[in-house]
Amino acid sequence: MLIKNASDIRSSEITPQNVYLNRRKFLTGVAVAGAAAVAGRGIKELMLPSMRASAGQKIDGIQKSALSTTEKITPYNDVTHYNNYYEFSTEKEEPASLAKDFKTRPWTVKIDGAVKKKLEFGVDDVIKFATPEERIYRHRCVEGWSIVVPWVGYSLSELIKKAEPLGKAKFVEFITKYAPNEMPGQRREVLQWPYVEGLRMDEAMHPLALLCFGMYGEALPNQDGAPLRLVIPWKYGFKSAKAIVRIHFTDSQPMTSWNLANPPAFGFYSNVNPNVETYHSQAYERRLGEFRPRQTQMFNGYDQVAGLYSGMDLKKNY
Ligand SMILES: Nc1nc2c(c(=O)[nH]1)N[C@H]1C(S)=C(S)[C@@H](COP(=O)(O)O)O[C@H]1N2
Ligand SMILES: [Mo]
Repeated sequence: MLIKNASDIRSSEITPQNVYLNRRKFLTGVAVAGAAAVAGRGIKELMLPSMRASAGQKIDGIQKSALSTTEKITPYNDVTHYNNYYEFSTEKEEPASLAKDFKTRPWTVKIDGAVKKKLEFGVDDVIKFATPEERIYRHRCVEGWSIVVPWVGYSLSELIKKAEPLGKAKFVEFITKYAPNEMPGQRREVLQWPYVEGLRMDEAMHPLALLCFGMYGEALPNQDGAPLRLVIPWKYGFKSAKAIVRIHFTDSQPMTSWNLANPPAFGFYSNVNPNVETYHSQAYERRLGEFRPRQTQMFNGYDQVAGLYSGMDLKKNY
């Protein structure tokens, strides 16, 4: 049994998120403005514009979703300071600071390929196409850590329908931002840039597949994929591409950045499967903020997608 020292417990684990966030803003404000300025002033006045942007803008009109889990939500500070985002860094602690000045506006999203209507939208229009929902999903990285996050977005199918995909559209490719001047990780060839991911059409149309632009009631922080990302909760985290700029429909299975980097480790499907070893065992996982490992669940516990794969050998098609 592991017992934490008081000094090991992060403040985010023992403080409600709103209180924690305000205290974080407060502390940053103090550091910048000087403690003497605190007396008699509101916390908001001490915040610089860039801090307000990084804390995320509140999203209005969010509806709760029946697809949410009731499990304990992972602290905001863990979700925003332990990120895989290779465009910025291969070190998980670094995207939080390296992505701070990443420009997420103006931002255009293109939809093309095997569709009746080729479309191009500003991201703020995309965000308004459907009612924003809070979806509390489990999310698991192939490296063995997992999180539970109140994501904000709507089903990807809502956007796909607008383009009216043709019958020959069997797969959909997600192409993300290429901007090596803003994304220092892209100056190194750790992956093929831009980062590309893909789904089969029926996977993309499944109601659980989330087009995501927020979390914890606010706009996505840059390190978590602003302004637009996917969250595919039954698959390993790398299928959930961040910073999407183009959605391209094809008749054949697209190549993906991770598959190109290491085909035996990262298959196209990459459903969470405790019975397949990738580059290490997937039998157990650790939730950020917890110590005891948990047993990994098939489809990350999202059994409602099992029908998409009936007849497929998911040990081969990993
Ligand atoms: N564009 C882009 N998207 C990405 C990645 C990346 O490096 N670049 N990493 C993936 C991986 S490996 C994981 S586990 C998740 C992590 O999402 P999170 O930082 O919000 O937890 O993002 C995925 N999406
Ligand atoms: Mo990952």
